[in-house]
Amino acid sequence: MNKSPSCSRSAVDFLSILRGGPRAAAGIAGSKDYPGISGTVRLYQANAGVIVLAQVSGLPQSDIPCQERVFGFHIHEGTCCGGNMDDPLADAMSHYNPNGCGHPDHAGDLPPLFGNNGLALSLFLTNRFSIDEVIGRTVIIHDHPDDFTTQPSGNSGTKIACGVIRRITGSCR
Ligand SMILES: [Cu+2]
Ligand SMILES: [Zn+2]
Repeated sequence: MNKSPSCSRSAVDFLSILRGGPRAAAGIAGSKDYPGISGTVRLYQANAGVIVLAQVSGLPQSDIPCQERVFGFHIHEGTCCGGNMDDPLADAMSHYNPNGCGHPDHAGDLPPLFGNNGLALSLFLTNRFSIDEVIGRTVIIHDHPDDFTTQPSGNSGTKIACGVIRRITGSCR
């Protein structure tokens, strides 16, 4: 059996890690077609894995009942947020997948972001990668939900926002 600390104990540990500040972060900006999107994705190192805190605003909204927006969210292997006319974020390339897995078992597959009148906040734990191995790679938001089935990328549609993960050093965290 694994040692399993009590709920309250592990919750306190995670909060103290958050208070210690992120080890890396990505500033998120929308593509040319989505200039209103901005946000930050922060990465914190815990013993159990990497804690990810994502805060994004300016996401597309829906006025139709029962169609509040859900957005695919991944770490991609590419190292910049450039692209071409067809796909302004093409340079982010595919989902980060160092182990040759299928989707949604890629190391870079993350829980989707839920929009709330254009605002999303998500906090979760993943042990699929270390912070060191994703420094310089890209965080991508898509315009559709991830179906966690379709290969190779969950049919999550157009890449609408991107940020490069940068290390945060010293006392300025
Ligand atoms: Cu993606
Ligand atoms: Zn994937």
